[in-house]
Amino acid sequence: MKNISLIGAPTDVGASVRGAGMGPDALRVAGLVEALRSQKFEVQDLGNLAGPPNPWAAPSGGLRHLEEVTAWNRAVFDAVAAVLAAGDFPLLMGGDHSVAIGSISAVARHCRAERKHLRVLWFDAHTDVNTEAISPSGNLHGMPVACLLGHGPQALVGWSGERAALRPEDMDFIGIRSVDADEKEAIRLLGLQVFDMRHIDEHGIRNTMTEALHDIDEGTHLHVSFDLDCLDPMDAPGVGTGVRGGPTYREMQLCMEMIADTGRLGSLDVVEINPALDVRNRTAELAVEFVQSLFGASTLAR
Ligand code: HAR
Ligand code: MN
Ligand code: MN
Ligand code: MN
Repeated sequence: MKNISLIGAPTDVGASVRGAGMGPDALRVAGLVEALRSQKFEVQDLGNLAGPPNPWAAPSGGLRHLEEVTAWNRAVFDAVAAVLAAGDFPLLMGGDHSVAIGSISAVARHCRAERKHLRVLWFDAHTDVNTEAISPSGNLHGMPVACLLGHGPQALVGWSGERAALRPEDMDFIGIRSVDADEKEAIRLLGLQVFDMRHIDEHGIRNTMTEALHDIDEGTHLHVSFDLDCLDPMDAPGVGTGVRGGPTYREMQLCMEMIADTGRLGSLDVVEINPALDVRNRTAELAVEFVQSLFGASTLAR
């Protein structure tokens, strides 16, 4: 059983709304460390990374806060790489979703060195595959997937050692219901597998997850990038860009349990919790429950 290392990335420099920088502490207050220890894991909280404040400036060249997002991701990349090098499990606590650039780039580099096949499951209401050329907002939390696939600002591309950290076929998106006009074309051109809410409505969450997990074997390193706005905002109100019509609490629990059953989870991002918009820390508490399920907690099995 691997030791789990928690890394806090307390920033909202990639977001459209302030507040996600308080996410790591909300997860701590909700008892993330204690919850994982109760499951008999060795857990160390490495504390919060440092980075620049949010200048709350307008976008320039189609990008908002590129310099600050880059600095935060440098710190994230180094911290995640160090945890992986130590043979431990990195659990990144965001922060807005732009921090997945550093996190997944470090994981991709590690997987290449270890000859593991990296697969990413992206839980989100949004596909986050905008670039500076097509983003309607310039906010970098809408662009991490593009950067990881080798498209986007030079400063944020190629960190894994290859132009693309991932191939489109190595990713699946779950829970999608908000895609910008030009993002739709990008998804089509890249050939991304998107399990949107209509797919989940028609096939059910179980069949959807079976499809998403179909090609996982002993050589797979599974990375979950969990944007809490994937959930229905009725369940998880503490997010900056909530979209109605997401998976329910029960459906998300099944997703987490089915991932745990593969035994291949190797790294995790928990992002976009916004305590400023939450109700009594409910969203962080939900996230703790989902993380417990991802690590194998189950109602009946000991
Ligand atoms: N697609 C929109 C944009 O690019 C909003 C997406 C960002 N929201 C997130 N990331 N929370 O998933 O501005
Ligand atoms: Mn996201
Ligand atoms: Mn989102
Ligand atoms: Mn697939």
